[in-house]
Amino acid sequence: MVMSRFQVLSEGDVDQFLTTGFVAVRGCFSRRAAEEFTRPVWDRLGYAADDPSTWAEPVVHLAGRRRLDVRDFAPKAWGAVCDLVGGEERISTDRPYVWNDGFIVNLWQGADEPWAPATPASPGWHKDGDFFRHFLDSPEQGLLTLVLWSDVRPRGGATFVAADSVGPVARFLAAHPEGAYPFPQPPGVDDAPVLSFADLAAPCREFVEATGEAGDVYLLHPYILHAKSQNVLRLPRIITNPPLTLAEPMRFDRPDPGEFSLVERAVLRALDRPRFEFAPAAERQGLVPPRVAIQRQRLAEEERRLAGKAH
Ligand SMILES: O=C(O)CCC(=O)C(=O)O
Ligand SMILES: [Fe+2]
Repeated sequence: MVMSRFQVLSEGDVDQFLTTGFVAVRGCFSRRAAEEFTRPVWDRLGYAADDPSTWAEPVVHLAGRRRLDVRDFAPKAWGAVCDLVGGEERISTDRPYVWNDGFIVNLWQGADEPWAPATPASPGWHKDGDFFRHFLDSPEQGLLTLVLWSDVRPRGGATFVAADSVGPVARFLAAHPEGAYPFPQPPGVDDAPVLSFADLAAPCREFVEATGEAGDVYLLHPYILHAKSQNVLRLPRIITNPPLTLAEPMRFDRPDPGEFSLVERAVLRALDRPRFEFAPAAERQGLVPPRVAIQRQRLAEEERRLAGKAH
């Protein structure tokens, strides 16, 4: 019998990740642990959990304050993450993979409109990583994680996932060694393209709602296009989307093909190549996304509110 190279993922999970770009790892932590970690959320929002009339904004992205060590808190998720990126040693030690309470709370996004299933024209498709210039091998967003801190029901604000989006994104980035920006830059900065998520989503046909129970974790290929969805149920949906930083850029030309991570294999599969030599044709570049200023302001407001409550 061949020993599996993987700690947590089954052969079926591996196939699913290579074909659809994601895998759901169920039951990574208890409902009780989820409740404990999310308990401060209502005070942080300044809303009453039992009074929807106080829920002023449909969706809120809270800043991260408390951190969790994933290996201790959710060992199964940690093992699956290591399986996907090719081992713990491929994860950055400067920027370790941690989870925090930067909750994305979807309370009633689009609830006044009838439910619309995902299509290529749905609003908000994007690839995560608004803080760097994107290359095929970018280490800054090595994996996309969706941690479900509440139950997430169909039509209840689940993240939409374009399960066939690794292909178009891989082909675009392979054709653009100069990289691409995740949002428009001031004129004259550079002539590198801006990622057009609408164009990248246009050929996609396979859409999934990332539903599940508190304690489930979706691990997605970093190229996967995804979007917020409507929460027509108006049941609070709480997730986080921690990034994972790789220790080194991905490699698609490893001398030993057994050394390719599953994330790298998914890219090669999308490019229909057994190996691929890639070198960025411009410097890697960090960017300050517009959301940072918004989140700083929100954190200051939240601190004022929590300080007021303590008196
Ligand atoms: O809220 C969601 O379902 C998705 C959020 C998301 O993708 C993001 O903030 O990058
Ligand atoms: Fe995202």
